[in-house]
Parts: sequence; structure tokens; C-alpha cells
Amino acid sequence: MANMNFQTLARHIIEQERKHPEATGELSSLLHDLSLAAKVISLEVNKAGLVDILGFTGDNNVHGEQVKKLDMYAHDMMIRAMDHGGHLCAMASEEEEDIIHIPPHFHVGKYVLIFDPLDGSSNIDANVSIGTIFSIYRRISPDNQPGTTEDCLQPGHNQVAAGYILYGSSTVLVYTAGSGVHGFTLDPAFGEFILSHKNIQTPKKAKIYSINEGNYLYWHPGLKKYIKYLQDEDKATNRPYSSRYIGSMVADIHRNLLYGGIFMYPADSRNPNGKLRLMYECNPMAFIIEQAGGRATNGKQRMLDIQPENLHQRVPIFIGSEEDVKMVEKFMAEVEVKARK
Ligand code: AHM
Ligand code: MG
Repeated sequence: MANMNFQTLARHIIEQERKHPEATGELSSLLHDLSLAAKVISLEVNKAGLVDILGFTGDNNVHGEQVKKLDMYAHDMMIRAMDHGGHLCAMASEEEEDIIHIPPHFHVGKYVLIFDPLDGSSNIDANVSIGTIFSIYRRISPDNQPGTTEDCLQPGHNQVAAGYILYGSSTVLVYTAGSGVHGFTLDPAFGEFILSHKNIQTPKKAKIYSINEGNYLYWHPGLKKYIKYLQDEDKATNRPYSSRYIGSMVADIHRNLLYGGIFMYPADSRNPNGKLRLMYECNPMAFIIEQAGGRATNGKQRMLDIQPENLHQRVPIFIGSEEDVKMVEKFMAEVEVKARK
């Protein structure tokens, strides 16, 4: 007989909240609204390949509505799902230059939401997994007023919750609110997220590395040495490692979170700050990985301690199993020390 003792995301959130008598339920409500947006985006992502076949291309779909690129669709859907709950005072999206204000006729709340609506969207046409990433902070400006850019520009250690939704072979929502990392799989029949990965802990050391090796020529010499080290044979340290790189951060991080491994998007001589965004991609992932027992840095400094300067700033990232991240930092530091001598 089926095991009916499963836990939905809604129930899980309520149970987590009961552990904190001071909680007002606002964060729970926010997470619930986010899961609704995730379901709607997931539906649309699953239809992506049908757009051409059903003649939806061009400017209008069958309903006479404007056809939007999926990343803009996801951006709009997040805003529409989140702007009227009364819990947010502002939002920021990777798809928009400035902060997004809550319309004046809605109540403003005490949180800010920062999101990348559809990360890896260049992979959509090839049916490669993509994802939505989110991060929640408590406002620092006075209550009952519109949120400010400063509310959004907080270091990652101030996050109260963060998560991602992976649209893959199934849709999975992974989040942390500071007490562990929990994963839920969307049951397409019920339309419910069901707890599938309880209290995820990532291995301290693993044997997977994920990096775009096409940029090898432009890397820091210490990083070049490190990658060669991973490829060398040594049974005692479990080498050579396997290379796994999807080119879709949510999918790459999700795999490494479960199996262990290191994901890197480093600085290089053409892109001195790397590619990925501190606020939309790196901080939420760093919070999740730390909660799962891993490590996330820019190669020198803890990711969550970086003081952001602008909403869209890029930052190098080394994230995953603690010992593996420490090892790449060591390789890069050693080369720098030698260069100074
Ligand atoms: P996007 O925000 O434009 O989608 O770009 C972010 C994506 C990440 O998902 C992924 O890790 C990275 O870009 C891949 O970049 P590259 O193709 O340079 O390896
Ligand atoms: Mg992105």
C-alpha cells in the first residue's frame, strides 16, 4: 500500500515555523507564494518545445497574447506572484536594472526578495535543465515605507532564506531558512511539492569538478595547476576526478550538492570578476551549500561576507565540498606567494 506519510512543502514550512515561537508566519507565507510561482513557471518550461509546433511563435499566442521569451515570462510571473502578498517591500531581478517596487495600492512588508527568474536560459532549446534562484533578506530601512536599494544590497550572511527550483527530469525545489537544506519534488498529478530530500548534507570531499574548461588559457596559473592535479592519478586521494559541467548553474550545483564536488566559475584574464552574479546566483547558492556543510568563496574570501556594491555585480565563485574548495584556494594562494618572492 502507498505510504501516505509524506510531507508537503506547505506542511514542512508550518512545522519548521512551530519550532520558532517568535515567528509571525510571514516568511512561511512568502515561501508558499514562491512555490506557487515555481509551479506556474515549471508548467511553462515543460511546454517550451511545443511553442513552434503549435504555431505560438510570432508575436501572439493562440489566446491573442504576446509570446514572451521564457526568461521574461518567468520574471513577470515571479513579480505577479510575489508583489501583493504584503510581505515584501522590494524585489530585485537579474532581468531588471533597478529594484522593483511594490505597487502603491499593496501593503509593504518587512522582507526583500532577490531572484534570477530563469538561470541558464540559453539552454532551453536543447531541453537542458534550467532553474530559478531566490534569496530573501529582512529589510534594514524603516517599516511601512517603500523598500530601498540598500535593503537589497546586504551581505549574504544576512539572508533569512534562499533556494532554487530546478526544472529537470522532475521539478525540484530546494531551500534553506537557516536550519538545514530541504528538497521537495513536484508531483505533477497532485501539483504539490513533496519532501524528497530531507536535511541534505553534502560530502566533505568528493571526486567531481565542474568548470568551463574552454577558458583554460585565461585562468590563474594556480587554477591551471589545480585542474591538472585533479586529473592526475593517485589512488590515496581518489584521483583522477570526473569532470561534469552542464553549463546551467542550478543543475550543476544540485548534482554536486547531492553527490559532492566542486563547482567553479573563476575570474580569468578576460573577465576579472568571473561571470556569475553575487546577489542573484552566488549568495543564495553559498547559503545553501554552507547549510549543507560545504564551503563557498571567491577564492580568497567567504562569499557570504562580501559587501555588495551594486545589484548586478559579478564575482568569481568556488563552491561545494569543503575540502575540495579549500584545496583550490591553496593552489591559487601558493602561486601568488611564489610570484611575490
Ligand atoms: P545566465 O544568467 O545568463 O543564464 O548565465 C548563467 C549561466 C549559469 O547557469 C552557468 O553556470 C553559466 O552561465 C555558464 O556559463 P558558460 O557558458 O560561460 O560556461
Ligand atoms: Mg543567471
